[in-house]
Amino acid sequence: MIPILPLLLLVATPQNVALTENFNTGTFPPTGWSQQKANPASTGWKRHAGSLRAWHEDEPLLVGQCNDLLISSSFSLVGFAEAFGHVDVEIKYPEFLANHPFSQADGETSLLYRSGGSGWVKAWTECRTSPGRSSFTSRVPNQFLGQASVELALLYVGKYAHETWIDVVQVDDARVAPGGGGGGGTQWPNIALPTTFLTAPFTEDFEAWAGVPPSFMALSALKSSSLLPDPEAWCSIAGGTVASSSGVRHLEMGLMPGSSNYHNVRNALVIGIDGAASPGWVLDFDVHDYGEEVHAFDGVWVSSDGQFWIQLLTPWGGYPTTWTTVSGLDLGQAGVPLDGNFYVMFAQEDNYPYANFDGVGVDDVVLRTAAGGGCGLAVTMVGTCPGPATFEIEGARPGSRVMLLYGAPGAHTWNGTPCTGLVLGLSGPKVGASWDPASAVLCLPVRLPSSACGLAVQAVDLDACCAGGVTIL
Ligand SMILES: [Ca+2]
Ligand SMILES: [Ca+2]
Ligand SMILES: [Ca+2]
Ligand SMILES: [Ca+2]
Repeated sequence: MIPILPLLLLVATPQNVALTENFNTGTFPPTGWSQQKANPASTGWKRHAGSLRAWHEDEPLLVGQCNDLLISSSFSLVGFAEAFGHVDVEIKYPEFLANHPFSQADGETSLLYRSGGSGWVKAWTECRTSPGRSSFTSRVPNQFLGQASVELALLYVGKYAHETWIDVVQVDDARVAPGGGGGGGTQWPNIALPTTFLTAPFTEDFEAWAGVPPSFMALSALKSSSLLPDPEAWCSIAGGTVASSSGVRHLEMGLMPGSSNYHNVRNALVIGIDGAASPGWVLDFDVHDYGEEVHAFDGVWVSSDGQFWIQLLTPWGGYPTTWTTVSGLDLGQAGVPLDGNFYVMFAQEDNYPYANFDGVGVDDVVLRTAAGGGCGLAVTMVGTCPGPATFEIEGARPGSRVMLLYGAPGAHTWNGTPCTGLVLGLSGPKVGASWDPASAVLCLPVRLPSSACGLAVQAVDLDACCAGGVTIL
């Protein structure tokens, strides 16, 4: 029997709401809210009568430059260990956003926070390149946690630019938006969780267990179409199929060796980790990719609760078909607290047998302390390679210098100033861009040539000398 019921019960976690607004009734801006317009000719934010949302039009060219803040009532984040802002956003004419790869104007829609009436910090920016409506969840920057007088603002910038509609603005401690949407993590059903937590730091070479996972590990081997256990899914730490990176055993994930019943299977190893010894952790491991195709489930994921998973390493297809070391994957970029119990998942999905045109091997997993407590920098590519795309870089500390590097997947030790000794998750690093961010999120439009596909990108904080996670193009 599959333990679905206990999983469902776990989802009903208590939720503390600091602010919520749906713009349905009463005055506009709502009571306690205000509007700040740089240009008095701008109509600014108003209620869209047809859909009961906040709305900013693409105002006529004659109006000139708009720079309009819709500012919330003050709310308290005292007692919040984590907080998330959820906003339902619709965008029209995204090609008029300044960060669009083929931008025709200077438009921007962003979500900002401030405390005590000064110093706006950007936490989310509209990066979409096609029109649409969805709910976005972004983390409230840590400096606002515990503050009694916080405000958020929706910023519209543009001169005859895009149109934006906003609804259901909520700040709470839940990772998913009201109604279920949101980018605060992905739920993967029926993934087994370990029952204990291994104290970090640790090294795991899979040799000691004779193929039987210890209580801090859990293996899942599922049929992708049903998400039920599949005897032909192969998720094993017993060894003996092909050579390991060390010793005779490693984590093997694929279809069962020898099977010709080709169908997609979903395999996972979840390790329970007790990270109390440090606020930040970095993961190294050896990986052998046998020819994987890209699946959304593929990669390395982190979760604080075993329900909502944050992806740190994207699909396996970019890796060489030999044992390769992935070094310096900063778990801090997941944005979840790491100084307690949490989970790391190695996940694989594909349709051919392990070590036969598909499959992923993992060996020599090392969890070590992150210098400076982890970087928290994450790079997400929106779009495809080759082609126009946008890099979303999240988790930058306002005021710090950030550099975006690219190179072949691998490892490199920084050997000059200012970050001598910093281990990067790519080799032969080249500088793609650098800037002094005024906000925690950046959108960087890029045109990716086919020669860039398969390369790794990584953001580095030059003041903290720490690196974020590696993203494969
Ligand atoms: Ca509404
Ligand atoms: Ca081994
Ligand atoms: Ca795959
Ligand atoms: Ca395949």
